[in-house]
This record gives sequence, C-alpha cells and structure tokens, in this order.
Amino acid sequence: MDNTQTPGSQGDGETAALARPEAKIDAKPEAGAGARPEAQTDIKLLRELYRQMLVIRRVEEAAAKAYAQGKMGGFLHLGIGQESVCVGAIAALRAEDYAVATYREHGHCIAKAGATIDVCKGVLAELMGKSTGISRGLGGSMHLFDARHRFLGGYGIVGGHVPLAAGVAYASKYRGLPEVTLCFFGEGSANQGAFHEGLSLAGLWKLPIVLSARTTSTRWARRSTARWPCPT
Ligand SMILES: Cc1ncc(C[n+]2csc(CCOP(=O)(O)OP(=O)(O)O)c2C)c(N)n1
Ligand SMILES: [Mg+2]
Repeated sequence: MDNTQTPGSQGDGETAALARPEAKIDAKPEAGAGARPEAQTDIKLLRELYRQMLVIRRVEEAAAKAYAQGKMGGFLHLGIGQESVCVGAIAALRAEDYAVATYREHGHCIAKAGATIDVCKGVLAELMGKSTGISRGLGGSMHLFDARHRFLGGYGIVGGHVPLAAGVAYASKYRGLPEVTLCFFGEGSANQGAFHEGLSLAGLWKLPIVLSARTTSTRWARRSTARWPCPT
C-alpha cells in the first residue's frame, strides 16, 4: 500500500481528504495546483486560477463567520484580498515543489492542493480544531500542514519559517532532486534575525528557493513604517 494512503483515503472524498496524518514528505506528491508544467496563459488557465481565488475567498468568508459565532478558538488571520498572491505563485510550481508560508496561510495551503473540496474541508475542520482537520486539529489557523501536497506550513513565529524553508531547499539540493521551495513572507519578517540568516544561507549555498514578499502595510499590528527605519 502506498504510504501516502490511509484506510479512508481511497474511498469517498470527505474521508479521503482528511485522512492524511501519516503522509510522508518523501512520498510521491499528489498533483495539485502546481502540477501543470504544460500550463500556458490561456483562458482555461485563467479561469482555473480565478476559480481557486474564489474558492479561497469563500472558505475564508465561511471561516470569518464561524469565528464570529465562537466556533473557533485562538486566532484567525485571514488573507482576504490577497488570494491572487498565493494562487498565482503556486500555479508556477510543480507537484514535487514545496511551499512554506507564514501564519496567514489558508490560501497557500488550499492553492497547493489545487483548491479541491477535500482540502477546503480539511482546512475548515482544522480551524475548528477537529481531529479530521488537515493537521489533525492540533494546529489550527496558523499551523496548516499538508505533506501530501508538499505544503509544509503555516508558522506562527514571524520570520522563523524562512530558515526552515532554506532547510527544505537544502535537503532537495543535498539529495540531488530537482525540487524548488517557494517561501512566502510578509514585510514583518524582515525585522527578524532568522529571516536574514535564512536568506544568507540560501545565497551562500545557492539553494533552489524562491522567496515571495508580500507587503501589507496595515494588517496584524502597526503600519510597517512604525516598525521600519525606511518605507517598504
Ligand atoms: C517572532 C515574532 N515576533 C512577533 C510576533 C507577533 N506578530 C504576529 S503577526 C505580526 C506582524 C507580522 O507582519 P507580516 O509578517 O508583515 O504579516 P502580515 O500580518 O502583514 O500578513 C507580529 C509582529 C510573532 N508572531 N513572532
Ligand atoms: Mg505585513
């Protein structure tokens, strides 16, 4: 039996999506949004990208509603308005490539899996802390993880995920595998030492990593100009 499969994962979609706790990162990745090397900027592709953006928007709207109703514990950091960033960038990946994101990662997780109904259910279940969630209900909003589609988090420590992504890229290079790691970060990451260490290692070792910066001047905390010595 393929070790990416679990007893429930070959049957109906609902069980299949959620039954992935044993998934191994080394296992053959499932085809998701990134699995389209032949993709061209044609109307079919644009329609698919728009569909994915819409799916992410609807999931986050549903999450916001559930959060307001007290159905979710902890924090809920939405990426409404930024759907195109994750969908567009992840569309350039292949299934074997990795994506690593920040704590505002719902869209990235959904896009890496191709915005299927299964991944949406897994994400929403995770936000509600259910054992059927994509991280078995142990993570919640900031800790989505989907090894099966090579989405490796979801991290709450701002900037701390950059060296982790560099480590993933290092592993690919060390093993001689033609994989790329796409690491998303917000401008807030640039305040963290780990961010600079990660970039330094990536540059020194010429790692197969792509860093995608997203400036959101007024999101979680104060405007970035209040935290930065120069405008972003
Ligand atoms: C190391 C660390 N310091 C502080 C925080 C508190 N914190 C949570 S979100 C945030 C702002 C992050 O800004 P950015 O990375 O640009 O993400 P955005 O909210 O704009 O998407 C901060 C400072 C944290 N989570 N981790
Ligand atoms: Mg920001």
